[in-house]
Amino acid sequence: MRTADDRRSNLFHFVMIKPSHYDDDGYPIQWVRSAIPSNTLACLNALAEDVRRRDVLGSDVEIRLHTYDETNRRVRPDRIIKLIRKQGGRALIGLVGVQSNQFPRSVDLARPFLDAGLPVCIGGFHVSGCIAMLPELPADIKAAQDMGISFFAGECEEGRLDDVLKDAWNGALRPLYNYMDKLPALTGEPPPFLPRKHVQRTSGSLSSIDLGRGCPYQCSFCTIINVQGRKSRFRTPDDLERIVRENYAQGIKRFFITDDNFARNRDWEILFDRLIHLRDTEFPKLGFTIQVDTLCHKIPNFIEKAAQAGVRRVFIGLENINPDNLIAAKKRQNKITEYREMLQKWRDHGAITYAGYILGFPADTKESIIRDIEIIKRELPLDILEFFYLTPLPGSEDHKVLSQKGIWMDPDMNKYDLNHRVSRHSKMSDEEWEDAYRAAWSAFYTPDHVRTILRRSAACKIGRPGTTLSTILWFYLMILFEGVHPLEGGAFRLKFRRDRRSGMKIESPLLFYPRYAWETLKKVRGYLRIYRQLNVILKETLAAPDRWTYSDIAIAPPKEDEFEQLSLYHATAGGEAALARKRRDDAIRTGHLAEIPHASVSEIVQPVPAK
Ligand code: B12
Ligand code: SF4
Repeated sequence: MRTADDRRSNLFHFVMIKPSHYDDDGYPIQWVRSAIPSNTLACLNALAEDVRRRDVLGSDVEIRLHTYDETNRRVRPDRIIKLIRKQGGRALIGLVGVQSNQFPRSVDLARPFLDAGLPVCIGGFHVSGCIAMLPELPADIKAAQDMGISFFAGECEEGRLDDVLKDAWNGALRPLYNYMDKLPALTGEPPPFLPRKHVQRTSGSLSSIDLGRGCPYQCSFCTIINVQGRKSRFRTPDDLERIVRENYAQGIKRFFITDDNFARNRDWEILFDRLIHLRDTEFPKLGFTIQVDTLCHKIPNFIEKAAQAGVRRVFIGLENINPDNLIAAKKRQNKITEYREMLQKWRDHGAITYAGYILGFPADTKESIIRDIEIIKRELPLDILEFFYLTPLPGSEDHKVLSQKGIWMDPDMNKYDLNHRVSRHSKMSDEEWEDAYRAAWSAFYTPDHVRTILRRSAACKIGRPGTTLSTILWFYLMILFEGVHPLEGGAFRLKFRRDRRSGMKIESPLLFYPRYAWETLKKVRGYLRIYRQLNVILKETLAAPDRWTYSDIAIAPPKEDEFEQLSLYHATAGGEAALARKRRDDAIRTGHLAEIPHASVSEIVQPVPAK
């Protein structure tokens, strides 16, 4: 018979922590409710559950799993250490899905565990991206390695987590697990899953899943293709059904599908077909958010099936409307001449559209940025526009090129959240670029334009003006009052005095608490002011006598002469060239090449960039 001591010594704790990162004052960005559960944490948790089920450490070893998402709960290393000491056994502290901006926080979190003699392993995009693209490890990773932290690069499906946990159990964790040379298949791997306690700490009945990894394109600012590859790897419809069933059983009906480009998931159709079947037969309330590219509407039936499968929100990598900028970023697949048709089609199918827009491409100036935003407002039926600084993220080609050339990049990884400027622009001064970033948010989210967005939504039979307004509020309030990017936002900001970034002074309680209370009060007042203002606009929109007949350039069906009329195609030199290319392509397709005016011939003979 096993004694209590035997049981204690045969215990293994795998602690998985998804870290946050620091705000400008050095406090971790945390909320009472964060937006959405972490998919990486769900993936790791499911893989670890599978290790436990298979008794990988031996049938007499009990594996205990502990999951923490620091964006919605305070992580107290001292308490975790105490718990492990109390329960006994060995442990591995895993810092999971660590992005570059989260690396400094991860190292701070690792310190007390290392001091207590507990091994720590960091995985995620910072480590994988640096190993994929740089000739040697950067200084921050080397310094962390010197502290005794171990690293995992690559993905840990196909039994790779087994090796890490076995080594940790045997007290022989290696300094680096490098699996970058082989991308695992996802078929049959345990699908991501998190216990309900995590979902309760987020915005509601929403969870996240990845159905595929990899993207065929080559955008120079992208890290994904260099870490997860350019070949589509995907889960099966059976895996998808299992995820839906397991989650539905705990009340989760809506999912964010985290694939960077679901339109390029080779199996999109059979996955949508399974969802359509599940919605028609058992789960009518299923709803999804997906990320796609700007050519998704060209895939026969893609948008139609997406709508039937319950896709209600779509993130689109629009990035820019100036083709010169898109070509500079190797985002050649984005054709501005397709934007209107694509967005109108999503609108006709009841989806709320979000577009990412990058500021700081070579052709940008503050004036051109503001001009382009005004064109978007007038001519593109977009619900949400979110801005990002062009950022050389470790793992991207841009980062590699700047490092090779020794060009300045901010050494503080904490700032690599796309909401801070971390490099220099060739035309704009640092101040101008920062000013342009702030001005872009203010230019898009004016009360007048919010009214226009709501009017467009209210005029559509399957539009959802109320939901559109809540989404607009979420995005704008985060920027206006919280100083964080909406994608890192949440409800009710938490700050803990003692959790300040290492190297920054712990503030006196007499200073910290009154300031925190005052900031919170000011924010609540600001939130209410904007909420009331925009809610009046919503009510007026819904009551407007011309609600159903409202139309404007953005939502009007495409006209024959729109390519001559719209600023989208004429404000930039690149726009004219894109139009000329479109005319040439159309002419070739319809066999009317000879009818193209001579004026455009010089543009036509420009080489068409290869995909
Ligand atoms: C989903 C997602 C989000 C969601 C996160 C919530 C959610 N539901 O998961 C949202 C929209 C909130 C988000 C926000 C941001 N994101 Co994001 N996001 C992603 C995305 C698309 C998928 C993440 C994912 O689930 N991947 C799948 C998992 C399984 O892969 P993984 O994280 O690499 O984990 C595997 C391995 O690394 C390894 N592993 C990981 N940890 C560990 C630990 C141990 C111990 C071991 C053994 C192994 C291991 O095993 C895992 C399984 O194979 C990625 C791109 C991508 N394709 O991954 C970007 C990505 C991670 N995000 C990125 C960025 C920059 C951000 C933001 C800072 C910027 C922004 N404003 O958008 C914010 C930060 C917010 C935050 N607090 O996290 C970058 C990070 C790049 C970098 N070098 O840092 C990425 C790569 C996209 C990009 N633009 O290049 N994001
Ligand atoms: S389309 Fe998106 S995921 Fe694909 S390479 Fe470009 S930025 Fe990366």
